[in-house]
Amino acid sequence: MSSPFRKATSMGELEVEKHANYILSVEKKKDDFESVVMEHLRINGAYWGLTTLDLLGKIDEVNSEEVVSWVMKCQHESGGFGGNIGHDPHLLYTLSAIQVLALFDKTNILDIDKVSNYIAGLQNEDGSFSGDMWGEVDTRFSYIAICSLALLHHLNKINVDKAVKYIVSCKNLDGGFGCTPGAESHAGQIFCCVGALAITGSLHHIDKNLLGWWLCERQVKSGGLNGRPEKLPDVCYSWWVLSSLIIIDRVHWIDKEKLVKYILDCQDKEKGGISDRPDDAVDVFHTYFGVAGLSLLEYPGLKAIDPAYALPVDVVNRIFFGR
Ligand code: GRG
Ligand code: ZN
Repeated sequence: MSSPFRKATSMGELEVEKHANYILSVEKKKDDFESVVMEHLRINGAYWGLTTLDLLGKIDEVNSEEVVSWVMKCQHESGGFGGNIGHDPHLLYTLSAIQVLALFDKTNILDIDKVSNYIAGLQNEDGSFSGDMWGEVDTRFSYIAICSLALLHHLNKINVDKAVKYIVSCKNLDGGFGCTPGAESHAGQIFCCVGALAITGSLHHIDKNLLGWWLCERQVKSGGLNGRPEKLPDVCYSWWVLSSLIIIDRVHWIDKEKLVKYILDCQDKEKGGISDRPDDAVDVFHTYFGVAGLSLLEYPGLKAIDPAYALPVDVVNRIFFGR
């Protein structure tokens, strides 16, 4: 690939140490505003923060035993995981729990049948998935179920053909995908549908040129990406859009150098962390998406991330090839 890093010095650099310290400090400050707001989805925040630390080469600074034992305390008797201890189970938190355990090579401590039965039990007759027992249906949950079961080597517990059919029924004339049939294309949903189709070996359902064109049009003048036409750019789309472009092999259709610069411009160069847009307040979510986006762009010194599983490539290789 043509190097987006030719002008690395004029672009400024990724503040690896500061971002790692920022994430470690958020974990310690349990009473501040961000932590209180995030209380109900702490396990999700743990996945964002820990994956970022791993991509930065800093995961060893975390006490893995403490994290793993806390994750296991978030499991509900149904087999699903809640966002925190004692919270109701949901597919989203179940994926985060599996991903965090995968980062520490600890998925073997799970009762895999129990967890995968919980996930499979949320598949509906039309192949779609509900997020939890209350029933909301969304292609996000199709991705989460498929990604989780693949990581547990238990995709056979669901009807994969029907799951794929439902996702394809959410495809729009512009080549993109929405949250339910007929819903507008949005880059976040596109990541979910493209990721799920990639994991199930069903990418032939995608018109790669049409979707690639819609996705690369998300790049705006500043170099950042937006999630839909006429919207503002946001660092998180460096993940949702870029991962989809990589999976369909059209990443060379955007200006990578300008996107790298946009992400680097969103850093808090003093205190660490990355924000959605330059000069906004940083958070763990956008720090993850900035670092993950730079990893997809092969920024020097970062571990590679897998665009479909959203985990470091070495972790995915360990799961599927035992190395
Ligand atoms: C493991 C990476 C990973 C994900 C798990 C939760 C999930 C699966 C996927 C979420 C996909 C999604 C819908 C992302 C979009 C999130 C987002 C920034 C929504 C904002 O939408 P609007 O309309 O913002 O508020 P815009 O940018 O359109 O103005
Ligand atoms: Zn965002």
